[in-house]
Amino acid sequence: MTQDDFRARLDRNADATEALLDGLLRPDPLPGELARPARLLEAMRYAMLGGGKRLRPHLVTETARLFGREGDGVTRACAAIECIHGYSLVHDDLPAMDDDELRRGKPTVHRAFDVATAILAGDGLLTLAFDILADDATDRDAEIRVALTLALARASGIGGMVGGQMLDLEAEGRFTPEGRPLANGEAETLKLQAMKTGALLAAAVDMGAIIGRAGGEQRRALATYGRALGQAFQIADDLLDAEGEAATVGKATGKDAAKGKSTLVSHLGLAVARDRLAGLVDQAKNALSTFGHNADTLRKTADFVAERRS
Ligand code: GRG
Repeated sequence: MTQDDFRARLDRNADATEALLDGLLRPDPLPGELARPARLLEAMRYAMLGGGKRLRPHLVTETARLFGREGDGVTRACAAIECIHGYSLVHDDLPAMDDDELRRGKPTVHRAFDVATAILAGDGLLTLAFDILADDATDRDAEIRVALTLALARASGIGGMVGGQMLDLEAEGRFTPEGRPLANGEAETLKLQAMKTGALLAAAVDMGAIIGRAGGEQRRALATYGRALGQAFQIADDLLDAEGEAATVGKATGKDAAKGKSTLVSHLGLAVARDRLAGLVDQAKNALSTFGHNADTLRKTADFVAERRS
């Protein structure tokens, strides 16, 4: 698979998710809804449309494709996980969290609207994710819908992304009287990162495996891929924060060092962190051996994650 083929696949998957989200975020209320307040809908659309790499949808799609599954049901699962991702970014940018002005190269939701609307937009997206999965348009088999819901909930909640965010705030020293950052060791840093960002990326792969009705061995192989990819993503993110230019990355950089935060770059140094990243990419690719060339897009995705500049 050439680099152009890969980019075309990434773009096509992103476009499919964008179109589906656009259709889901319309003013007409669904059965059971009373009305959709215009300002809230506008903020949710602002958060979700016209930006982002759509990496998690791409992972769902390409994993499901390994098993010959594609179409609207798969794209709905993509939209669901992207709603969780989008909500996490909106809430992460809030003044009480990271207090960021810029996301995906444009003003953050609370800057473009206001803090209360941004909180509600995040809440609306979180809820919408599970609305999408519960609908039988996602999969006619209720057992598959329940499995998707559980995988996404476990990755997003207290034992996953939200829990990881809490550990992150604690690591910044937010809740100690002196406000000094915790000197987290490497294992603690890895756990925090696995929860905060790794879990959702791994869930994207797992959701594709669930849709594909993957067998035990295949699901375990994909879980190994998802975990390695999640770690690689985070090291790449740490490297971008340490070395990237805000204008390219689309958000402020240099924030980890400014906060005295423990990252894999602060533990290992730049050169070793880069080696670790290369090792994780290999590990992710090797986990896919059972799928042969069918998994070439997922292999290229591991390279993409490591090489990304934004
Ligand atoms: C506030 C509930 C809550 C959770 C926040 C995921 C997260 C937890 C915060 C995001 C902050 C952040 C910048 C984390 C680093 C990794 C990350 C998720 C980067 C953004 O993901 P990309 O690169 O973004 O996939 P795009 O814009 O391409 O969608």
